[in-house]
Amino acid sequence: MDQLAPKHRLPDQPKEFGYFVDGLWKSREDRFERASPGHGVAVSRTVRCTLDDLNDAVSAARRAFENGFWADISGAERAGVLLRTAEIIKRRREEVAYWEVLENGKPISQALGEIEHCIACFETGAGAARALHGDSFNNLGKDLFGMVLREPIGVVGLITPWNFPFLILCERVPFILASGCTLVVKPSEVTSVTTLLLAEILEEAGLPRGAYNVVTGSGRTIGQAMTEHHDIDMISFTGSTAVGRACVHAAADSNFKKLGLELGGKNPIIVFADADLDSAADAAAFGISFNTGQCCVSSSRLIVEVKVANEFEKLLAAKMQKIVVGDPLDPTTQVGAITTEAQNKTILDYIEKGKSAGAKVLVGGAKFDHEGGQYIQPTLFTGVTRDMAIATDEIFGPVLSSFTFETADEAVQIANDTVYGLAASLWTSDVSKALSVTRRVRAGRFWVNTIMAGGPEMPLGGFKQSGWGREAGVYGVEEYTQIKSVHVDLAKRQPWIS
Ligand code: TXE
Repeated sequence: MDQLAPKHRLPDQPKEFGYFVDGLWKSREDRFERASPGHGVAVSRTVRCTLDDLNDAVSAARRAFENGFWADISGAERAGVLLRTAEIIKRRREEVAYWEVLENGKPISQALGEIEHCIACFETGAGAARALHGDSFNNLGKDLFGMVLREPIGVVGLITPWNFPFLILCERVPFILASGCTLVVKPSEVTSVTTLLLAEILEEAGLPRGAYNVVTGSGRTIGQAMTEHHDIDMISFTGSTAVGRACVHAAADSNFKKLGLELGGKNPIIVFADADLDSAADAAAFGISFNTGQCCVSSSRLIVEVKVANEFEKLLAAKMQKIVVGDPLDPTTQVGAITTEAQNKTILDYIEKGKSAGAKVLVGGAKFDHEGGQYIQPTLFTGVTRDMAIATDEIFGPVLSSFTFETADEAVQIANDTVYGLAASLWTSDVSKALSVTRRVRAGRFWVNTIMAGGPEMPLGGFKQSGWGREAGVYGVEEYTQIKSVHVDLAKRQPWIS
């Protein structure tokens, strides 16, 4: 820790944060205290909001939507606010990254990289605000003209998880705002600070009061009440498949609000023998270790052509051995801490299940304690069969299970042998094979000879039980609109009653 700049040291005492409703900061005594998962030291204290606070926030968002100060201004004016937001995030990037590290445990270098992506999200959202448009039908006959208007859906409730507190927020907020909607956000109770910082940033950028509200609190009370709320028009939820299912029930039992759901994944990385094996191994090591594998698009199933499987696994194990795991505040760290105690236990339990089911650990397979934090070595299992829990379940940790295949058909079959369909990566030097496999694997995001690449222009979301809808880019903005068909009679009406 001695080599770190003062700004990268741990705070002397936990910092207190309020919550943000109708352009005002508010407070309550009842609070969550968050300890840094990398150090076990208390870093933040955020408010445990009540259902009344949620209702105030929804009313504020409704007023801000209805008064038209946001929904009725031009796309160009909305773009101006989003571009100013991008500039302010640039100015405050170190501070935002620091809080991501303190609450989530991710390495500072990674957090800073994510913030570049967040800036790009606001810039892209600004472009989308200006580009958003409807459609027209000039083919309805001489006298009838049709227009399709895109209108903002209204008040959006955004429920975010703890794995990418600021990045997942920024992959949604600019696009929701670009559409003209207003928001109530509930971040994960363990990583709320950067969602609150965004409130300060948006206010400085000139967002009208009430358009962005943050209610901190637990999922079971505030999150559940949001999904049941009669005055929220749409929920964007990112988290577990179990809670995603609860959102569907709550929407059905309340006002049929629209849902955007980004849920779990068990994503394949398929490696053909003709691939650049060294690059593929590097990508596989990155794909399972990035964000300690607590990432919905982690490539957690390696599917490698049998004739190179041994060679590839050795290459991969050697690379995984070299990954630098440790203090997330150290700029040289590649993999930081596991974010919550519950997640740490889940991952370690899965590692034990893999071992007792007969899979073999090629690298990792254990926790290690460091500076009072919770850490797990990136782990590679071989000899995995498709019925094992480590083969089927989303572990959400740095645990990779290896399978082999003989033909492309078999690779596709293994890749699709999951209830999820979020993402996939494919490595081959044969372009026909690449495109043919890409077209047959059921996943919402695909990477050919790369992994986790892309910008906020590209939509993201899943097939099957990985969710509903798409976020980001123009597709993302459209999710937060609804379509109105307008019919205009250009001639005098032919009387029905003579
Ligand atoms: O998620 P939860 P948890 C997966 C991953 C992980 C597992 C459990 O497999 O191991 O989920 O993580 C709020 N109504 N992912 O328990 O509970 C909660 O407060 C409404 C994948 O942390 O789904 C938080 O803000 N909201 C994933 C958010 O939901 C509720 C990211 C996510 O928490 C709620 C995270 C309820 N009844 C976990 N209960 C991804 N797709 O990236 C909780 N919440």
